[in-house]
Amino acid sequence: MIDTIMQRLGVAESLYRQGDYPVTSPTDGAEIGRLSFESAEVVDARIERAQVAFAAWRQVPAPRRGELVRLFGEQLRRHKDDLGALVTLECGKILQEGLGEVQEMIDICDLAVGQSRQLYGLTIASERPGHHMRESWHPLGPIGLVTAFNFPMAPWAWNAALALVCGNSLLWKPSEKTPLSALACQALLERAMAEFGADAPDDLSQVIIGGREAGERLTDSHQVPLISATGSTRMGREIAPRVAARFGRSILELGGNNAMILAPSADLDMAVRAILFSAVGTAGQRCTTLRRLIVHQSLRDEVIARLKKAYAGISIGNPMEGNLVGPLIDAQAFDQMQSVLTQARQRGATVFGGGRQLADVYPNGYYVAPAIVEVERQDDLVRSETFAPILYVLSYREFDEALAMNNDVPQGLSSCIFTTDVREAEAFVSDMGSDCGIANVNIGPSGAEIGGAFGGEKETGGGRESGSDVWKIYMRRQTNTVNYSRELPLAQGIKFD
Ligand code: UN1
Repeated sequence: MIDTIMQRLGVAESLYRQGDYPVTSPTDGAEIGRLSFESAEVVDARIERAQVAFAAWRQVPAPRRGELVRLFGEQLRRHKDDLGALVTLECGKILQEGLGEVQEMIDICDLAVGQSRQLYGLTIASERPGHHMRESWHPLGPIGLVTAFNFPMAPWAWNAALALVCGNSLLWKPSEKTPLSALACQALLERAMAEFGADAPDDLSQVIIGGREAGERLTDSHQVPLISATGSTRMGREIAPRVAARFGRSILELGGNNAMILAPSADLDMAVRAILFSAVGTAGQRCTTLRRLIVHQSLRDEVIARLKKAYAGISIGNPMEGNLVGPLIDAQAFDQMQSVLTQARQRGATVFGGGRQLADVYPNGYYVAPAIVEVERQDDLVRSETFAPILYVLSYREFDEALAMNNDVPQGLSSCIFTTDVREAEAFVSDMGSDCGIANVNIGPSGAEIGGAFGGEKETGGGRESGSDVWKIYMRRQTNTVNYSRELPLAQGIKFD
């Protein structure tokens, strides 16, 4: 199946069937590719070539650059089914979500095409006669992209589509666990470039297959002015100081520990559906996954009973076959989840679910029953992100207490409240409310649209990707003062004769 998909997507077998690094599908552990890691020298050479490509691409008018992204979006539309299936095979999320990930890429391409005609600067009133002031936005340089296994395509596309219309070249280091998705996106972008014509320089976009060494080379390069990285907070802690040490720019999209406040006035049917999608969807492996349910004391028993019933009915299995929950990415993720559940039990928590499933059918696939863990308070386990379907349930009495709990974690990505009380809803999204980058009312914390800025505060890293005015980070801001008079007045009225 993988070969048919890759063939249709235009990826030559030589690109993913050679080398000593095996790529396996989390679905059943079967090998789907073999690659070699690139050496530091190869990465350096790629960075050089990305500089050359940048020098040419920045001269192409922005709306024309948008045309390349439009053509790429067309390729994505044409190959949506194959790309969705590839995402599913390589990272194990169910096909519906694989297709959703491809749709996110199509959506960001549409947004970027429009943006290519709207890279607006400002005109500013000068204090001096005969002077014009303005702010212009110029292309930045080669952009380094580091992406994670759980969304092997979309976060690249959020960055790539905007960075391209902004006049930059791309260097993409995908997760070692999902390099085939990257090769497929690259192949489709190359097709779009061929259709676009000679204005698109060679090496406008390159994929770096590698591990830590390759990542460090990219991160440390003075020739890469912006590094956009998605991954764990642990990874961010390593990347951030390295980029800062050379005064580079970074966009960091790191861990989340997303909560839902479930208030007494909430529409419970809606809330239970939202909890289900956001807590067990993608087998709990979204950075926006619902990890903490902060439920009003009066609803606690009813909600837990309804959730247990719903959890018991979830179909867990092959992500290609219409199930709701697929496998975890690998054995390590499974061990991590089990270790956290064991610790929770030792601390007196009540654990429902969480065990391995289908081990007899898939000895090398790590399927689990999503877990519900009832806890009394937010200890260090609850306050850290475990990348697995574990939903902690906490309860509250007063709204302020719930809000404090929502914010009392090191991460600050997403959050939500289910309530029909307009005071609570507005307070939650107010300056005194949720401290997260995303704060929703009556929808879950995951599944954001690309039109908004995506990212979060605190240990989530502070970066923003996708819509709103995020394009500006891929450009350099320049303030221009132009004197069209025959005098030379100084600012602040300084006399210097
Ligand atoms: C991620 O898990 O890294 O909001 C990204 C969401 C998706 C993106 C998740 N649009 O859940």
